Amino acid sequence: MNTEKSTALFAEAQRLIPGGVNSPVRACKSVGCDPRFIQRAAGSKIYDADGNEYIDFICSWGPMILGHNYPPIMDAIRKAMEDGASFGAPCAREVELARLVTEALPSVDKVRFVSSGTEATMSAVRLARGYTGKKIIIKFDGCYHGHADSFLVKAGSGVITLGIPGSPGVPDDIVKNTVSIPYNNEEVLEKTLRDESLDIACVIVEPIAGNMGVVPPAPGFLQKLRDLTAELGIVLIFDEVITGFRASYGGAQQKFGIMPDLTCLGKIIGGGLPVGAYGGKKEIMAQISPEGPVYQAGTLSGNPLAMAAGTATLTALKEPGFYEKLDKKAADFAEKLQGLAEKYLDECTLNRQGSVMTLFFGKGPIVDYESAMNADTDKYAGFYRAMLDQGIYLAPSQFEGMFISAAHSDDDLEKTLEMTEWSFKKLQK
Ligand code: KE4
Repeated sequence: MNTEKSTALFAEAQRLIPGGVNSPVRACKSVGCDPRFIQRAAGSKIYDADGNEYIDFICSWGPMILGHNYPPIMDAIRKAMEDGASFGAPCAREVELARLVTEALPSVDKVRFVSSGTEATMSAVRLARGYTGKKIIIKFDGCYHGHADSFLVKAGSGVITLGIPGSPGVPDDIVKNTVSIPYNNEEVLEKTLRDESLDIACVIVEPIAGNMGVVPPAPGFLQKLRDLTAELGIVLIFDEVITGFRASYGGAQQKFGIMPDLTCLGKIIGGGLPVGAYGGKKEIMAQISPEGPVYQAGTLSGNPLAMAAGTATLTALKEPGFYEKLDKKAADFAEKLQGLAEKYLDECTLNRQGSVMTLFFGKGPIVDYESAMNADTDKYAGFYRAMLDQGIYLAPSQFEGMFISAAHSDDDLEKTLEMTEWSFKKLQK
Protein backbone atom coordinates (compact mmCIF):
# COMPACT_ATOMS: atom_id res chain seq x y z
CA MET A 1 0.00 0.00 0.00
CA ASN A 2 1.33 3.45 -0.86
CA THR A 3 1.21 5.58 2.30
CA GLU A 4 3.64 8.35 1.42
CA LYS A 5 1.17 11.19 1.93
CA SER A 6 0.23 9.88 5.38
CA THR A 7 3.93 9.60 6.17
CA ALA A 8 4.59 13.18 5.14
CA LEU A 9 1.54 14.45 7.00
CA PHE A 10 2.56 12.55 10.15
CA ALA A 11 6.07 14.08 10.00
CA GLU A 12 4.60 17.58 9.77
CA ALA A 13 1.94 16.84 12.40
CA GLN A 14 4.60 15.66 14.88
CA ARG A 15 6.38 18.98 14.41
CA LEU A 16 3.25 20.90 15.43
CA ILE A 17 1.11 18.58 17.62
CA PRO A 18 2.27 16.39 20.55
CA GLY A 19 2.77 12.91 19.11
CA GLY A 20 1.28 14.21 15.85
CA VAL A 21 -2.23 13.46 17.06
CA ASN A 22 -5.02 15.10 19.01
CA SER A 23 -5.86 11.97 20.98
CA PRO A 24 -3.16 9.50 22.07
CA VAL A 25 -4.62 6.19 20.88
CA ARG A 26 -4.68 7.50 17.28
CA ALA A 27 -0.86 7.52 17.19
CA CYS A 28 -0.92 3.71 16.87
CA LYS A 29 2.04 3.43 19.27
CA SER A 30 0.91 0.12 20.79
CA VAL A 31 0.48 -1.56 17.38
CA GLY A 32 3.91 -0.63 16.02
CA CYS A 33 3.09 1.44 12.98
CA ASP A 34 2.44 5.01 11.96
CA PRO A 35 -1.14 6.26 11.64
CA ARG A 36 -2.90 6.64 8.29
CA PHE A 37 -4.22 10.16 7.80
CA ILE A 38 -7.88 9.91 6.81
CA GLN A 39 -9.14 12.18 4.03
CA ARG A 40 -12.83 11.25 3.80
CA ALA A 41 -15.40 8.64 4.71
CA ALA A 42 -18.69 7.31 3.37
CA GLY A 43 -20.88 4.50 4.62
CA SER A 44 -18.69 1.69 5.98
CA LYS A 45 -15.56 2.99 4.27
CA ILE A 46 -12.82 5.44 5.07
CA TYR A 47 -10.16 6.67 2.64
CA ASP A 48 -6.67 7.84 3.57
CA ALA A 49 -4.63 10.72 2.13
CA ASP A 50 -3.10 8.34 -0.43
CA GLY A 51 -6.54 7.19 -1.59
CA ASN A 52 -6.41 3.76 0.06
CA GLU A 53 -9.84 2.41 1.01
CA TYR A 54 -10.56 0.65 4.30
CA ILE A 55 -13.60 -1.02 5.82
CA ASP A 56 -13.92 0.96 9.06
CA PHE A 57 -14.57 -0.80 12.40
CA ILE A 58 -13.56 2.17 14.58
CA CYS A 59 -16.54 4.26 13.42
CA SER A 60 -14.96 7.33 15.07
CA TRP A 61 -14.85 5.27 18.34
CA GLY A 62 -18.59 4.66 18.29
CA PRO A 63 -20.55 7.66 16.95
CA MET A 64 -20.96 6.45 13.36
CA ILE A 65 -23.57 3.75 14.12
CA LEU A 66 -25.38 4.66 10.89
CA GLY A 67 -22.16 4.75 8.88
CA HIS A 68 -20.16 7.75 7.69
CA ASN A 69 -21.66 10.64 5.74
CA TYR A 70 -25.20 9.36 6.42
CA PRO A 71 -27.33 11.61 4.16
CA PRO A 72 -30.08 12.62 6.64
CA ILE A 73 -27.43 13.67 9.18
CA MET A 74 -25.37 15.57 6.64
CA ASP A 75 -28.49 17.28 5.28
CA ALA A 76 -29.49 18.30 8.82
CA ILE A 77 -26.04 19.80 9.45
CA ARG A 78 -26.10 21.65 6.12
CA LYS A 79 -29.57 23.03 6.88
CA ALA A 80 -28.54 24.16 10.36
CA MET A 81 -25.40 25.81 8.93
CA GLU A 82 -27.56 28.09 6.81
CA ASP A 83 -28.86 29.59 10.07
CA GLY A 84 -25.39 30.11 11.54
CA ALA A 85 -22.76 28.03 13.32
CA SER A 86 -23.10 29.11 16.94
CA PHE A 87 -25.20 31.56 18.94
CA GLY A 88 -24.08 31.20 22.56
CA ALA A 89 -27.76 31.45 23.39
CA PRO A 90 -30.59 28.95 23.89
CA CYS A 91 -32.08 27.64 20.65
CA ALA A 92 -34.95 25.37 19.63
CA ARG A 93 -32.58 22.66 18.40
CA GLU A 94 -31.35 22.05 21.97
CA VAL A 95 -34.93 21.55 23.16
CA GLU A 96 -35.59 19.14 20.29
CA LEU A 97 -32.62 16.91 21.16
CA ALA A 98 -33.33 17.16 24.90
CA ARG A 99 -36.85 15.88 24.23
CA LEU A 100 -35.53 12.89 22.26
CA VAL A 101 -32.95 12.03 24.97
CA THR A 102 -35.39 12.28 27.90
CA GLU A 103 -38.03 10.29 26.00
CA ALA A 104 -35.47 7.55 25.21
CA LEU A 105 -34.04 7.21 28.75
CA PRO A 106 -36.72 6.80 31.44
CA SER A 107 -34.19 7.54 34.21
CA VAL A 108 -33.42 10.95 32.68
CA ASP A 109 -35.95 13.61 33.70
CA LYS A 110 -33.62 16.46 32.71
CA VAL A 111 -30.45 16.64 30.61
CA ARG A 112 -27.61 19.14 30.19
CA PHE A 113 -25.60 19.16 26.95
CA VAL A 114 -21.85 19.64 26.93
CA SER A 115 -19.19 19.14 24.23
CA SER A 116 -17.53 15.83 25.09
CA GLY A 117 -17.95 12.64 27.09
CA THR A 118 -15.29 13.82 29.52
CA GLU A 119 -17.20 17.02 30.21
CA ALA A 120 -20.30 14.92 30.81
CA THR A 121 -18.69 12.56 33.31
CA MET A 122 -16.69 15.20 35.18
CA SER A 123 -19.82 17.32 35.53
CA ALA A 124 -21.91 14.36 36.71
CA VAL A 125 -19.33 13.57 39.40
CA ARG A 126 -19.22 17.21 40.52
CA LEU A 127 -23.03 17.16 40.67
CA ALA A 128 -23.04 13.95 42.74
CA ARG A 129 -20.53 15.46 45.16
CA GLY A 130 -22.54 18.70 45.36
CA TYR A 131 -25.83 16.83 45.86
CA THR A 132 -24.51 14.47 48.58
CA GLY A 133 -21.92 16.75 50.21
CA LYS A 134 -19.52 13.79 50.05
CA LYS A 135 -16.26 13.47 48.15
CA ILE A 136 -15.12 9.89 47.42
CA ILE A 137 -15.88 8.44 43.99
CA ILE A 138 -15.78 4.74 43.25
CA LYS A 139 -14.80 3.60 39.74
CA PHE A 140 -13.78 0.22 38.32
CA ASP A 141 -10.34 -0.96 37.19
CA GLY A 142 -10.10 -0.77 33.40
CA CYS A 143 -13.10 1.48 32.99
CA TYR A 144 -12.44 4.82 31.30
CA HIS A 145 -14.56 7.90 31.84
CA GLY A 146 -12.51 10.48 29.95
CA HIS A 147 -9.38 12.34 30.94
CA ALA A 148 -10.59 14.42 33.92
CA ASP A 149 -8.17 14.22 36.86
CA SER A 150 -10.46 12.14 39.08
CA PHE A 151 -10.75 9.36 36.51
CA LEU A 152 -7.08 8.75 35.70
CA VAL A 153 -6.77 6.01 38.31
CA LYS A 154 -6.37 2.49 36.85
CA ALA A 155 -8.26 3.76 33.82
CA GLY A 156 -8.90 2.00 30.53
CA SER A 157 -8.70 3.05 26.89
CA GLY A 158 -5.52 4.95 26.05
CA VAL A 159 -4.29 4.70 29.64
CA ILE A 160 -4.18 0.88 29.50
CA THR A 161 -3.08 0.92 25.86
CA LEU A 162 -0.06 3.08 26.63
CA GLY A 163 0.58 1.16 29.85
CA ILE A 164 0.71 4.27 32.00
CA PRO A 165 -0.33 3.82 35.67
CA GLY A 166 -2.31 7.04 35.76
CA SER A 167 -0.97 10.38 34.70
CA PRO A 168 1.62 12.83 35.97
CA GLY A 169 -0.01 16.15 36.75
CA VAL A 170 -2.81 14.59 38.79
CA PRO A 171 -2.14 15.65 42.40
CA ASP A 172 -2.21 12.94 45.10
CA ASP A 173 -4.97 14.73 46.94
CA ILE A 174 -7.17 14.30 43.85
CA VAL A 175 -6.21 10.66 43.39
CA LYS A 176 -6.89 9.84 47.04
CA ASN A 177 -10.57 10.71 46.52
CA THR A 178 -10.92 8.11 43.79
CA VAL A 179 -11.16 4.43 44.77
CA SER A 180 -10.89 1.96 41.90
CA ILE A 181 -12.07 -1.61 42.45
CA PRO A 182 -12.35 -4.70 40.23
CA TYR A 183 -15.23 -4.82 37.72
CA ASN A 184 -17.73 -7.68 38.11
CA ASN A 185 -16.60 -8.43 41.69
CA GLU A 186 -19.68 -8.24 43.93
CA GLU A 187 -17.78 -9.15 47.11
CA VAL A 188 -15.27 -6.32 46.82
CA LEU A 189 -18.05 -3.98 45.70
CA GLU A 190 -20.16 -4.65 48.79
CA LYS A 191 -17.19 -4.46 51.15
CA THR A 192 -16.09 -1.14 49.65
CA LEU A 193 -19.52 0.51 49.62
CA ARG A 194 -20.21 -0.56 53.21
CA ASP A 195 -16.83 0.75 54.40
CA GLU A 196 -17.97 3.55 56.69
CA SER A 197 -14.58 5.20 56.61
CA LEU A 198 -15.23 6.08 52.99
CA ASP A 199 -17.29 9.22 52.48
CA ILE A 200 -18.74 7.99 49.15
CA ALA A 201 -20.56 10.46 46.88
CA CYS A 202 -21.02 8.23 43.84
CA VAL A 203 -20.15 5.14 41.91
CA ILE A 204 -19.46 5.67 38.20
CA VAL A 205 -19.56 2.61 35.98
CA GLU A 206 -19.55 1.65 32.32
CA PRO A 207 -22.63 -0.64 32.43
CA ILE A 208 -20.97 -2.58 29.63
CA ALA A 209 -17.24 -1.99 29.89
CA GLY A 210 -15.71 -1.01 26.57
CA ASN A 211 -12.31 0.39 27.47
CA MET A 212 -10.44 -2.70 28.58
CA GLY A 213 -11.81 -4.29 25.49
CA VAL A 214 -15.51 -5.22 25.67
CA VAL A 215 -16.36 -6.79 29.04
CA PRO A 216 -20.10 -7.27 29.67
CA PRO A 217 -21.46 -7.05 33.21
CA ALA A 218 -21.67 -10.41 35.00
CA PRO A 219 -25.25 -11.55 35.62
CA GLY A 220 -26.58 -9.69 38.67
CA PHE A 221 -23.63 -7.31 38.98
CA LEU A 222 -25.49 -4.17 37.91
CA GLN A 223 -28.53 -5.07 40.04
CA LYS A 224 -26.27 -5.58 43.07
CA LEU A 225 -24.67 -2.22 42.36
CA ARG A 226 -28.07 -0.55 42.08
CA ASP A 227 -29.40 -2.19 45.27
CA LEU A 228 -26.34 -1.25 47.34
CA THR A 229 -26.13 2.36 46.12
CA ALA A 230 -29.88 2.84 46.71
CA GLU A 231 -29.64 1.38 50.22
CA LEU A 232 -26.57 3.47 51.13
CA GLY A 233 -27.64 6.79 49.57
CA ILE A 234 -24.81 6.72 47.03
CA VAL A 235 -25.42 8.30 43.60
CA LEU A 236 -25.18 5.70 40.83
CA ILE A 237 -23.81 7.14 37.59
CA PHE A 238 -24.01 5.08 34.39
CA ASP A 239 -21.35 6.22 31.97
CA GLU A 240 -23.22 5.43 28.73
CA VAL A 241 -20.92 7.44 26.47
CA ILE A 242 -20.37 4.26 24.43
CA THR A 243 -23.52 2.28 25.28
CA GLY A 244 -26.02 5.15 25.00
CA PHE A 245 -28.12 4.54 21.85
CA ARG A 246 -25.69 1.70 21.04
CA ALA A 247 -26.74 -1.15 23.39
CA SER A 248 -30.37 -0.28 22.59
CA TYR A 249 -32.30 2.91 21.87
CA GLY A 250 -32.54 3.31 25.65
CA GLY A 251 -28.92 2.32 26.21
CA ALA A 252 -27.65 -0.32 28.62
CA GLN A 253 -30.08 0.86 31.29
CA GLN A 254 -33.04 -0.14 29.11
CA LYS A 255 -31.33 -3.37 27.99
CA PHE A 256 -30.69 -4.49 31.58
CA GLY A 257 -33.67 -2.76 33.20
CA ILE A 258 -31.53 -0.87 35.73
CA MET A 259 -32.29 2.78 36.47
CA PRO A 260 -29.22 4.82 37.48
CA ASP A 261 -29.50 8.17 39.25
CA LEU A 262 -27.41 9.96 36.61
CA THR A 263 -26.45 9.02 33.05
CA CYS A 264 -23.57 10.33 30.94
CA LEU A 265 -23.81 10.32 27.15
CA GLY A 266 -21.62 11.22 24.18
CA LYS A 267 -20.52 9.85 20.80
CA ILE A 268 -23.73 8.72 19.05
CA ILE A 269 -25.86 11.63 20.36
CA GLY A 270 -23.65 14.02 18.39
CA GLY A 271 -23.87 12.10 15.12
CA GLY A 272 -20.15 12.76 14.65
CA LEU A 273 -20.16 16.34 15.96
CA PRO A 274 -18.89 17.25 19.46
CA VAL A 275 -21.68 16.50 21.93
CA GLY A 276 -21.75 15.08 25.46
CA ALA A 277 -24.61 15.11 27.93
CA TYR A 278 -25.44 14.22 31.51
CA GLY A 279 -28.89 13.87 32.98
CA GLY A 280 -31.01 12.12 35.54
CA LYS A 281 -33.52 12.57 38.32
CA LYS A 282 -34.94 16.07 38.43
CA GLU A 283 -34.24 16.45 42.15
CA ILE A 284 -30.54 15.89 41.46
CA MET A 285 -30.42 17.88 38.22
CA ALA A 286 -32.08 20.80 40.06
CA GLN A 287 -28.71 21.31 41.80
CA ILE A 288 -27.06 22.37 38.53
CA SER A 289 -26.54 26.07 37.86
CA PRO A 290 -28.43 28.29 37.23
CA GLU A 291 -31.26 26.32 38.90
CA GLY A 292 -28.98 25.27 41.74
CA PRO A 293 -25.51 26.00 43.16
CA VAL A 294 -23.36 23.35 41.37
CA TYR A 295 -21.57 25.22 38.60
CA GLN A 296 -21.03 23.90 35.09
CA ALA A 297 -20.85 25.84 31.82
CA GLY A 298 -19.63 25.67 28.22
CA THR A 299 -19.23 28.08 25.31
CA LEU A 300 -20.34 25.59 22.67
CA SER A 301 -22.72 23.54 24.80
CA GLY A 302 -25.89 22.88 22.80
CA ASN A 303 -24.25 24.05 19.58
CA PRO A 304 -27.00 24.21 16.93
CA LEU A 305 -25.06 22.22 14.30
CA ALA A 306 -24.27 19.47 16.81
CA MET A 307 -27.85 19.43 18.08
CA ALA A 308 -29.12 19.08 14.51
CA ALA A 309 -26.73 16.17 13.86
CA GLY A 310 -27.78 14.48 17.10
CA THR A 311 -31.48 14.90 16.39
CA ALA A 312 -31.12 13.46 12.88
CA THR A 313 -29.17 10.53 14.33
CA LEU A 314 -31.64 9.65 17.07
CA THR A 315 -34.55 10.10 14.67
CA ALA A 316 -33.00 7.51 12.35
CA LEU A 317 -32.27 5.15 15.27
CA LYS A 318 -35.93 5.17 16.31
CA GLU A 319 -36.74 3.14 13.21
CA PRO A 320 -38.54 -0.03 14.41
CA GLY A 321 -36.27 -3.09 14.27
CA PHE A 322 -33.04 -1.08 13.84
CA TYR A 323 -31.23 -2.65 16.83
CA GLU A 324 -32.53 -6.16 16.29
CA LYS A 325 -31.21 -6.05 12.70
CA LEU A 326 -27.84 -4.52 13.70
CA ASP A 327 -27.30 -6.94 16.58
CA LYS A 328 -28.20 -9.96 14.42
CA LYS A 329 -25.67 -8.87 11.79
CA ALA A 330 -23.04 -8.47 14.51
CA ALA A 331 -23.87 -11.82 16.09
CA ASP A 332 -23.58 -13.67 12.77
CA PHE A 333 -20.24 -11.97 12.07
CA ALA A 334 -18.95 -12.70 15.58
CA GLU A 335 -19.82 -16.37 15.29
CA LYS A 336 -17.74 -16.71 12.12
CA LEU A 337 -14.90 -14.62 13.58
CA GLN A 338 -14.87 -16.85 16.67
CA GLY A 339 -14.71 -19.93 14.45
CA LEU A 340 -11.67 -18.59 12.60
CA ALA A 341 -9.96 -17.52 15.82
CA GLU A 342 -10.41 -20.95 17.38
CA LYS A 343 -9.08 -22.58 14.22
CA TYR A 344 -5.90 -20.50 13.96
CA LEU A 345 -5.09 -19.03 17.40
CA ASP A 346 -3.72 -20.90 20.43
CA GLU A 347 -5.58 -18.62 22.81
CA CYS A 348 -8.44 -16.27 22.00
CA THR A 349 -11.54 -14.88 23.64
CA LEU A 350 -14.30 -13.05 21.83
CA ASN A 351 -16.39 -10.76 24.03
CA ARG A 352 -19.42 -9.14 22.46
CA GLN A 353 -22.36 -7.06 23.58
CA GLY A 354 -24.69 -6.24 20.71
CA SER A 355 -22.83 -4.53 17.88
CA VAL A 356 -19.56 -3.97 19.77
CA MET A 357 -16.98 -6.70 20.29
CA THR A 358 -13.36 -7.38 21.11
CA LEU A 359 -11.28 -10.35 19.98
CA PHE A 360 -8.74 -10.80 22.77
CA PHE A 361 -5.51 -12.61 21.92
CA GLY A 362 -5.53 -14.33 25.28
CA LYS A 363 -7.30 -17.04 27.20
CA GLY A 364 -10.65 -16.41 28.75
CA PRO A 365 -12.88 -15.88 30.43
CA ILE A 366 -12.08 -12.16 30.27
CA VAL A 367 -14.30 -10.55 32.87
CA ASP A 368 -12.24 -7.72 34.33
CA TYR A 369 -9.04 -5.65 34.05
CA GLU A 370 -6.83 -8.42 35.48
CA SER A 371 -8.02 -11.08 33.04
CA ALA A 372 -7.94 -8.61 30.14
CA MET A 373 -4.24 -8.14 30.91
CA ASN A 374 -3.76 -11.78 29.82
CA ALA A 375 -4.08 -10.63 26.24
CA ASP A 376 -0.96 -10.81 24.07
CA THR A 377 -0.74 -7.23 22.82
CA ASP A 378 2.17 -8.05 20.49
CA LYS A 379 0.06 -10.68 18.71
CA TYR A 380 -2.79 -8.19 18.49
CA ALA A 381 -0.36 -5.64 17.00
CA GLY A 382 0.72 -8.11 14.31
CA PHE A 383 -2.92 -8.85 13.51
CA TYR A 384 -3.73 -5.13 13.39
CA ARG A 385 -0.91 -4.39 10.91
CA ALA A 386 -1.78 -7.34 8.68
CA MET A 387 -5.43 -6.33 8.54
CA LEU A 388 -4.62 -2.65 7.94
CA ASP A 389 -2.55 -3.55 4.89
CA GLN A 390 -5.48 -5.60 3.60
CA GLY A 391 -7.81 -2.60 3.93
CA ILE A 392 -9.44 -3.43 7.26
CA TYR A 393 -9.34 -0.59 9.78
CA LEU A 394 -9.44 -1.92 13.38
CA ALA A 395 -8.84 -0.14 16.68
CA PRO A 396 -5.07 0.39 17.16
CA SER A 397 -5.34 -1.18 20.62
CA GLN A 398 -6.22 -4.58 22.02
CA PHE A 399 -8.24 -2.77 24.70
CA GLU A 400 -10.85 -1.10 22.53
CA GLY A 401 -14.03 -2.25 20.77
CA MET A 402 -14.78 -3.21 17.19
CA PHE A 403 -17.94 -1.37 16.11
CA ILE A 404 -20.43 -2.75 13.56
CA SER A 405 -22.61 -0.11 11.89
CA ALA A 406 -25.81 -0.23 9.85
CA ALA A 407 -23.62 0.59 6.84
CA HIS A 408 -21.50 -2.58 7.05
CA SER A 409 -22.74 -4.77 4.18
CA ASP A 410 -22.65 -8.56 3.99
CA ASP A 411 -19.86 -8.15 1.42
CA ASP A 412 -17.88 -5.94 3.83
CA LEU A 413 -18.16 -8.52 6.58
CA GLU A 414 -17.39 -11.42 4.25
CA LYS A 415 -14.26 -9.63 3.01
CA THR A 416 -13.27 -8.87 6.61
CA LEU A 417 -13.51 -12.56 7.52
CA GLU A 418 -11.46 -13.51 4.46
CA MET A 419 -8.77 -10.98 5.43
CA THR A 420 -8.92 -12.21 9.02
CA GLU A 421 -8.16 -15.78 7.89
CA TRP A 422 -5.36 -14.46 5.66
CA SER A 423 -3.93 -12.48 8.59
CA PHE A 424 -4.15 -15.40 11.00
CA LYS A 425 -2.26 -17.57 8.50
CA LYS A 426 0.36 -14.84 8.12
CA LEU A 427 0.71 -14.61 11.92
CA GLN A 428 1.29 -18.37 12.11
CA LYS A 429 4.36 -18.23 9.83
P1 KE4 B 1 -14.63 11.93 25.17
O1 KE4 B 1 -14.19 13.02 26.14
O2 KE4 B 1 -13.45 11.27 24.49
O3 KE4 B 1 -15.71 12.39 24.19
O4 KE4 B 1 -15.37 10.78 26.03
C1 KE4 B 1 -14.67 10.19 27.11
C2 KE4 B 1 -15.27 8.84 27.39
C3 KE4 B 1 -16.10 8.70 28.49
N1 KE4 B 1 -16.68 7.51 28.79
C4 KE4 B 1 -16.45 6.42 28.02
C5 KE4 B 1 -17.10 5.11 28.39
C6 KE4 B 1 -15.60 6.51 26.89
O5 KE4 B 1 -15.36 5.39 26.15
C7 KE4 B 1 -15.01 7.73 26.56
C8 KE4 B 1 -14.07 7.89 25.38
N2 KE4 B 1 -13.79 6.71 24.64
C9 KE4 B 1 -12.50 6.67 23.98
C10 KE4 B 1 -12.30 5.31 23.31
N3 KE4 B 1 -12.83 4.20 24.01
C11 KE4 B 1 -12.35 7.79 23.01
C12 KE4 B 1 -11.23 7.64 22.01
C13 KE4 B 1 -10.06 8.52 22.34
O6 KE4 B 1 -9.76 8.72 23.54
O7 KE4 B 1 -9.44 8.99 21.38
